[in-house]
Amino acid sequence: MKRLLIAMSGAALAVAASTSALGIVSQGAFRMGADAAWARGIDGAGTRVAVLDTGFGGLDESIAAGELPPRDQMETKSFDPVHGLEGRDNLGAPTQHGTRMAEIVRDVAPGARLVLVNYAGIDGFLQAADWIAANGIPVVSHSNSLLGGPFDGTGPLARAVDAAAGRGVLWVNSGGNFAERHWRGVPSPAGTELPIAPQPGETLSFGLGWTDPALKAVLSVQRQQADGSWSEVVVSDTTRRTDPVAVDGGAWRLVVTRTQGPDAPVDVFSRTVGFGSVAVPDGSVATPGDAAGALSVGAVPWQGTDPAKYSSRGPTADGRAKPDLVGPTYVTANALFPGTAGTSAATAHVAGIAALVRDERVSLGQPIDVVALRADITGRARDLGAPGADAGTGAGMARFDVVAPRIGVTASPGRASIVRVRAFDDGTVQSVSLRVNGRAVRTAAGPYMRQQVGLRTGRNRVEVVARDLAGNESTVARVLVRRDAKRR
Ligand SMILES: [Ca+2]
Ligand SMILES: [Ca+2]
Repeated sequence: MKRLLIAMSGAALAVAASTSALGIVSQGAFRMGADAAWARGIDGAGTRVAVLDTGFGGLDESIAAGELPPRDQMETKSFDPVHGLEGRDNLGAPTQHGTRMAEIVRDVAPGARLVLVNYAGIDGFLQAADWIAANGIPVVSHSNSLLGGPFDGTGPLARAVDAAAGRGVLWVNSGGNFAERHWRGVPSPAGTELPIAPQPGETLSFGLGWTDPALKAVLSVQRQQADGSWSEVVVSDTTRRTDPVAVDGGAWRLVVTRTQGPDAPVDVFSRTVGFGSVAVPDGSVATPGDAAGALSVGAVPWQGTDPAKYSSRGPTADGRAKPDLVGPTYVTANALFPGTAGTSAATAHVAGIAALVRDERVSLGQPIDVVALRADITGRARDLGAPGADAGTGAGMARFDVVAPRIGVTASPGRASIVRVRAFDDGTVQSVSLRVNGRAVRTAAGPYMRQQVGLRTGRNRVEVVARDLAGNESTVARVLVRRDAKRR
């Protein structure tokens, strides 16, 4: 059994090394069966995909490395009047996040036309969402969350996403990486303390939200003084967020206080430090991943089927299931930046799949409105089983390929028969398995197997199972008859 597992992980690792004229290609593309689209000439050509982010640092280096097309083959638009397209991250630091996301979209849908759009702040986001819809861009990949609630789909960002969806935009949004950095509870009027243990050099940034309109609450970031007392360093503002605070050591805590209204729950999110044992994974989808109009995405490390521990999950504050899908993460789409992680990477993969599905629907003459596109994408998702404490989301994994491998089997006659198996697939065959008379004989990585098997006199049942990386599986059975040689 151990050998079997090693063989199967070997199959997966073979994908990791895949490169092409387009540079290194994310393992997630193969995990979702994007290669089954490419094999049929479907690459997203004819579809514009907006990669919406706070910043696109490192763009020229990525283009020079062949990981993104030349600038004249992309479009750009900035809603950051201070830093332009380079932008800054949520904490004000230079960032290459948007560039990494664009590389992933291109790996999955190399024919799609990339539109790189960045923004700063809530106003910048609202302008960008309106610009994308006004320009008729059909797919958006947005891998960011803001931490000022509410998180029930009614906040300003969620409403902007819903408006864009209403104008024909398939808005793919990260659910967030907050499962271990979220708290939901009823705060005390005297203040409820949430323990945090930031390291020197970390930056603290928090947000909160609630749904009950009668409620009001504030967050206070506090530092312990030499005499043991606590002093407030920053308090949440009218956007229900705290300004970033740099930590240079010492003991810190977060206090959430209800200042008005009934005993009703609030959601508290942390951008950086976790809440440890008081973290509440349920309800940790931030905004605008909470929008009904968003196709919200959780993260599954690409080799497996279990969501990452950090991957935000629903329900939303108003009780809706989110995320809508999960995508592969912890991938390498640019050899210089191994291990791009989080629901960010998962989201960019799903946006790439959206471009492929749209391309295919165009070629088949099928409707490509946002409702039809969304239904097609979610309908293809790989079932990851029922939601549970660990599996979390219950949402399926996005994929293009829904066709199981075809299997060819030949067997030589005689007591020691040579069985040859070959599986065919437009995507990538992960493994072929052989059973004889109900007994497992072998699982081989990849599409081929040549195996000698002992047959008993009379009828023998040979079964072959082939699996592709997108999770499709097929089985064929053959009956081999061995005649007793002594009777001749
Ligand atoms: Ca690449
Ligand atoms: Ca397949």
